[in-house]
Amino acid sequence: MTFPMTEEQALIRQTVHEFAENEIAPRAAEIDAMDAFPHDIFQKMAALGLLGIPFSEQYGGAGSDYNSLIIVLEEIARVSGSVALILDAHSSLCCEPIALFGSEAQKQKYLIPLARGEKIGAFGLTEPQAGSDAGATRTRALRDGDEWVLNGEKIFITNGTVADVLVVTAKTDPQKGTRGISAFILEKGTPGFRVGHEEKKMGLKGTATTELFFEDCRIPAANLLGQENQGFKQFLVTLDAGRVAIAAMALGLARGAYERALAYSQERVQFDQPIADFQAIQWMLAEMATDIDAARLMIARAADLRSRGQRFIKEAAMAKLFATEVSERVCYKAIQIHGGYGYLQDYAVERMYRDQRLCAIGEGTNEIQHLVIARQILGR
Ligand code: COS
Repeated sequence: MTFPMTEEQALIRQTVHEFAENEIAPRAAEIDAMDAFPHDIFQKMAALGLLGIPFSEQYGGAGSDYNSLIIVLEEIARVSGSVALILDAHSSLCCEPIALFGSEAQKQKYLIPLARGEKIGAFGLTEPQAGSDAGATRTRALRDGDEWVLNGEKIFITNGTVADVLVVTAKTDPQKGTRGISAFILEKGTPGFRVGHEEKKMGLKGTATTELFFEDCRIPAANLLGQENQGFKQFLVTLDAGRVAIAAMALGLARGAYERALAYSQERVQFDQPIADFQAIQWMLAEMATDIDAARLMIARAADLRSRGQRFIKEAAMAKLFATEVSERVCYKAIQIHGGYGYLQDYAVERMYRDQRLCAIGEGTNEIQHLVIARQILGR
């Protein structure tokens, strides 16, 4: 395993840490309050090359490894869960399947502008009847000459209202169950495709979460992504990596909350001494620091296996399950240490607590992660 970080990874961490502190942190509370997609920050991430970290330079990326994307997500989530989720959906869920399964022409046309940040990406999988049971997809794609005709709907799509390019799944052979699903690349503005209203969420505001509707939406046959009827396995492979990314986001949020609680506990005086002098607070800080370290190690292991092309389904699910439970515990304690102030929107821990809640749900609920881990252990 690559511990400690390589020189390049350490440089990326330092650069993104400073970028996040200087450019994102001052906007984080405003993004939360306004619930508006931060186009300015997206542009700045593009200028820094953060939108295509793990993709080769040939395709507009930074040519770094997957571990580096994980480091970037952690550093960004440390100050803004919303911006981290926007990057995750763009990079891990939209660019990644195109990089993995796309034809050379699709990479030229879509991956390059996405990785450069000239276009915004999104991924459309979930439907009203297909959440955890993702194979229950009802959106239908019928072949008609040189086109596919899509009908159906998607929900909970991050970046949905602002995306220029979307990877979406649809049933191409309904008789075949999960072996009859395919993935397609869709462009904003395609006739028959429209986005719904933006959802009002508990946290992760500004991430443009919406429904997608397809009504006789015609897309070129050339926009089938990878092989016909292989879409289910394609998105499970995509989600394995996406789960490590969500784990890194949870870790970043936990770290942000922990650092604030640590500082606050040394400033806040009660009974004539900083509350950090009390054992009750010290134990909480010790548990938070230990949880964060353990989560980081599990995430690094999963990312490392993936970078080296080894099987990591179980390790990704374990990292996601553990890190997202850590973020809940750590953010809970961070608010507890802040006392009444932690319940106020003036303090970032309040936002972080709301933001982290999605991590145990998105990219596969933690109940699904239990199922994935158990199937891997039992070999089923
Ligand atoms: N990578 C590659 N292939 C995989 C895989 C993985 N991680 N997991 C399963 N597969 C394959 C199986 O081997 C099987 O292949 P065959 O058709 O050749 O037999 C196929 O995919 C179907 O697998 P399975 O029978 O396990 O499918 P299930 O319907 O039982 O669903 C779960 C499996 C529950 C794991 C899947 O539906 C899932 O991950 N659900 C959560 C969805 C989710 O994360 N949504 C959030 C989206 S946020 S963007």
